[in-house]
Amino acid sequence: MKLLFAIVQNDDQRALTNALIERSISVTRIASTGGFLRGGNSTLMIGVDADKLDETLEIIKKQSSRRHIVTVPATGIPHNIDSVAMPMTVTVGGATVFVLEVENSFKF
Ligand code: 2BA
Repeated sequence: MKLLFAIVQNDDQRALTNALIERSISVTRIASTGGFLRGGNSTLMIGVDADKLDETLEIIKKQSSRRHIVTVPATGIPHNIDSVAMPMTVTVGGATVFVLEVENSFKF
Protein backbone atom coordinates (compact mmCIF):
# COMPACT_ATOMS: atom_id res chain seq x y z
CA MET A 1 0.00 0.00 0.00
CA LYS A 2 1.07 3.60 -0.67
CA LEU A 3 0.30 6.78 1.23
CA LEU A 4 0.20 9.98 -0.77
CA PHE A 5 0.31 13.50 0.60
CA ALA A 6 -0.86 15.87 -2.12
CA ILE A 7 -0.58 19.58 -1.37
CA VAL A 8 -2.95 21.48 -3.65
CA GLN A 9 -4.55 24.88 -3.90
CA ASN A 10 -7.80 25.31 -1.98
CA ASP A 11 -9.56 26.13 -5.27
CA ASP A 12 -8.62 22.69 -6.66
CA GLN A 13 -9.34 20.49 -3.69
CA ARG A 14 -13.10 20.04 -4.12
CA ALA A 15 -12.99 18.84 -7.74
CA LEU A 16 -9.97 16.67 -6.95
CA THR A 17 -11.63 15.12 -3.91
CA ASN A 18 -14.79 14.44 -5.94
CA ALA A 19 -12.81 12.81 -8.75
CA LEU A 20 -11.02 10.54 -6.28
CA ILE A 21 -14.22 9.55 -4.48
CA GLU A 22 -15.92 8.80 -7.83
CA ARG A 23 -13.20 6.22 -8.46
CA SER A 24 -13.57 4.75 -4.97
CA ILE A 25 -10.27 6.22 -3.79
CA SER A 26 -10.53 7.28 -0.14
CA VAL A 27 -9.16 10.66 0.82
CA THR A 28 -8.81 12.84 3.91
CA ARG A 29 -8.46 16.58 3.53
CA ILE A 30 -6.26 18.46 5.97
CA ALA A 31 -6.36 22.26 6.00
CA SER A 32 -2.74 23.43 5.75
CA THR A 33 -0.68 26.57 5.37
CA GLY A 34 2.25 27.10 3.02
CA GLY A 35 5.40 28.04 4.87
CA PHE A 36 6.62 30.44 2.20
CA LEU A 37 3.53 32.40 1.15
CA ARG A 38 1.76 31.67 4.46
CA GLY A 39 -1.50 31.20 2.59
CA GLY A 40 -4.04 28.46 3.06
CA ASN A 41 -3.73 25.32 0.98
CA SER A 42 -5.08 21.78 1.26
CA THR A 43 -3.18 18.61 1.98
CA LEU A 44 -4.94 15.46 0.81
CA MET A 45 -3.95 12.23 2.56
CA ILE A 46 -4.68 9.30 0.26
CA GLY A 47 -4.07 5.63 1.04
CA VAL A 48 -4.21 3.35 -2.02
CA ASP A 49 -3.17 -0.14 -3.05
CA ALA A 50 0.06 -0.01 -5.06
CA ASP A 51 -1.75 -1.00 -8.26
CA LYS A 52 -3.86 2.18 -8.01
CA LEU A 53 -0.91 4.53 -7.59
CA ASP A 54 -0.59 5.52 -11.25
CA GLU A 55 -4.33 6.10 -11.60
CA THR A 56 -4.32 8.26 -8.46
CA LEU A 57 -1.38 10.35 -9.67
CA GLU A 58 -3.11 10.87 -13.02
CA ILE A 59 -6.26 12.13 -11.30
CA ILE A 60 -4.23 14.54 -9.15
CA LYS A 61 -2.37 15.78 -12.22
CA LYS A 62 -5.57 16.26 -14.22
CA GLN A 63 -7.51 18.02 -11.46
CA SER A 64 -4.77 20.38 -10.28
CA SER A 65 -4.70 23.78 -11.92
CA ARG A 66 -1.80 24.58 -14.19
CA ARG A 67 1.28 26.09 -12.60
CA HIS A 68 1.56 29.79 -13.28
CA ILE A 69 3.52 32.79 -12.12
CA VAL A 70 2.01 35.39 -9.79
CA THR A 71 3.41 38.57 -8.32
CA VAL A 72 3.10 38.87 -4.55
CA PRO A 73 4.16 41.55 -2.10
CA ALA A 74 7.50 40.56 -0.60
CA THR A 75 6.55 42.03 2.77
CA GLY A 76 6.22 39.33 5.39
CA ILE A 77 7.81 36.57 3.32
CA PRO A 78 10.57 34.86 5.31
CA HIS A 79 14.10 36.11 4.64
CA ASN A 80 12.85 39.32 3.09
CA ILE A 81 13.56 42.52 4.90
CA ASP A 82 10.21 44.21 5.58
CA SER A 83 11.49 47.62 4.55
CA VAL A 84 12.19 46.22 1.06
CA ALA A 85 8.60 46.03 -0.24
CA MET A 86 9.58 45.04 -3.78
CA PRO A 87 7.01 42.63 -5.22
CA MET A 88 8.35 39.21 -6.18
CA THR A 89 7.22 36.56 -8.63
CA VAL A 90 6.36 33.08 -7.40
CA THR A 91 5.14 29.98 -9.25
CA VAL A 92 1.87 28.63 -7.86
CA GLY A 93 -0.70 26.00 -8.83
CA GLY A 94 -0.28 22.36 -9.63
CA ALA A 95 0.29 19.82 -6.89
CA THR A 96 3.21 18.79 -4.72
CA VAL A 97 2.93 15.05 -4.07
CA PHE A 98 4.87 12.83 -1.69
CA VAL A 99 4.50 9.05 -2.01
CA LEU A 100 5.35 6.89 0.99
CA GLU A 101 5.44 3.13 1.44
CA VAL A 102 2.92 1.90 4.03
CA GLU A 103 4.04 -0.99 6.21
CA ASN A 104 0.61 -1.75 7.65
CA SER A 105 -2.81 -0.22 7.76
CA PHE A 106 -5.62 -1.16 10.11
CA LYS A 107 -9.27 -0.26 10.56
CA PHE A 108 -10.57 -1.24 13.97
P1 2BA B 1 4.36 27.68 0.08
O1 2BA B 1 5.43 27.26 1.01
O2 2BA B 1 3.49 28.82 0.50
O3 2BA B 1 5.05 28.00 -1.33
C1 2BA B 1 4.31 28.57 -2.40
C2 2BA B 1 5.18 28.71 -3.63
O4 2BA B 1 6.24 29.64 -3.36
C3 2BA B 1 5.88 27.41 -4.03
O5 2BA B 1 5.02 26.66 -4.85
C4 2BA B 1 7.13 27.92 -4.75
O6 2BA B 1 6.84 28.25 -6.10
C5 2BA B 1 7.43 29.20 -4.01
N1 2BA B 1 8.45 28.98 -2.98
C6 2BA B 1 8.37 28.20 -1.90
N2 2BA B 1 9.49 28.27 -1.14
C7 2BA B 1 10.30 29.14 -1.79
C8 2BA B 1 11.61 29.66 -1.51
N3 2BA B 1 12.29 29.28 -0.43
N4 2BA B 1 12.13 30.55 -2.40
C9 2BA B 1 11.45 30.95 -3.49
N5 2BA B 1 10.20 30.50 -3.81
C10 2BA B 1 9.64 29.61 -2.97
P2 2BA B 1 5.07 25.09 -4.79
O7 2BA B 1 6.49 24.60 -4.88
O8 2BA B 1 4.10 24.60 -5.81
O9 2BA B 1 4.56 24.68 -3.34
C11 2BA B 1 3.19 24.83 -2.98
C12 2BA B 1 2.99 24.49 -1.53
O10 2BA B 1 3.33 23.09 -1.36
C13 2BA B 1 3.95 25.20 -0.57
O11 2BA B 1 3.38 26.45 -0.20
C14 2BA B 1 4.03 24.24 0.60
O12 2BA B 1 2.85 24.35 1.41
C15 2BA B 1 3.98 22.89 -0.11
N6 2BA B 1 5.32 22.35 -0.39
C16 2BA B 1 6.02 22.50 -1.54
N7 2BA B 1 7.21 21.83 -1.46
C17 2BA B 1 7.23 21.24 -0.24
C18 2BA B 1 8.17 20.42 0.45
N8 2BA B 1 9.34 20.03 -0.12
N9 2BA B 1 7.86 19.98 1.70
C19 2BA B 1 6.68 20.35 2.28
N10 2BA B 1 5.74 21.12 1.68
C20 2BA B 1 6.01 21.57 0.44
